[in-house]
Amino acid sequence: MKQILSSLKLVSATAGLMLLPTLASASSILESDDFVGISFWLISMALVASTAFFFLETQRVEGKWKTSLTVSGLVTLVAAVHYFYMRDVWVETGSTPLVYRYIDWLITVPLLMIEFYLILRAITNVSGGVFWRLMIGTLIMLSAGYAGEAGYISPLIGFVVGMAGWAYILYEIFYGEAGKVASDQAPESVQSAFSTMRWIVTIGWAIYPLGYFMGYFTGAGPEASAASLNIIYNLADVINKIAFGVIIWNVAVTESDKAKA
Ligand SMILES: *C/C=C(C)/C=C/C=C(C)/C=C/C1=C(C)CCCC1(C)C
Repeated sequence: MKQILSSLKLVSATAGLMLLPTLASASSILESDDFVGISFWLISMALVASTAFFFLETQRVEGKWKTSLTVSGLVTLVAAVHYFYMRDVWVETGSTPLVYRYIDWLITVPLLMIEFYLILRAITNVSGGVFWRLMIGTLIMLSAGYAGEAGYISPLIGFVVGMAGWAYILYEIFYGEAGKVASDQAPESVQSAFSTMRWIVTIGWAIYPLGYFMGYFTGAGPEASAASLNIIYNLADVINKIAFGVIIWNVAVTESDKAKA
């Protein structure tokens, strides 16, 4: 009797263990009508491919452009890994992976800001102050936004302070030292890249505070607008991370070929 009981226990424990992963993976399989989940998958893969591309292309450009391309690859690499996690959170729970987004932003946004500094550095002398001002604006913008969303401060205060940080960044790249160096000293290809990057930071980035605003101040609540918000954020990241990198790749290749000719 004792033996039968213990072997029964063993059988059920084994069956349970075998069932566990089946259950877990059953719930995490992407449904064919989960378009938000599908967008998470598409962007993850696009980010992986872009990373490979940017890293490989560093071999093709002149030395002084290599760092810019490496940083573009780091942005898409860090984002790709976060997208894997965000995708799983979404597919398993249908909820917004807020904390992963902010960790991703905390690493990728400063790297994107460094790109402004790097492409100016590649063509002329530019002070370290540009770098620090862009960094400070970024940190203010993101920490205020996170504190507001996570409930450490009121969402309104988080929003207002976050907007001030973003305004500071925009001021620097349009009218500050960075903007002046670009318009006074940069060759044409760099000027046009700089100007497109600037518009990405203005228009492309506006999507994130807009999402914050819709989530907190229109009465819809962050959960109600979760699906549309995630699709919008995902598409925004294609422009703000991949297209941004491609612009830098383009100017690096153009300037390198010019130097070779
Ligand atoms: C690749 C990810 C990027 C470029 C993320 C950018 C995020 C922002 C520009 C966020 C901005 C915010 C404000 C301007 C105010 C409200 C809070 C934020 C953090 C959503």
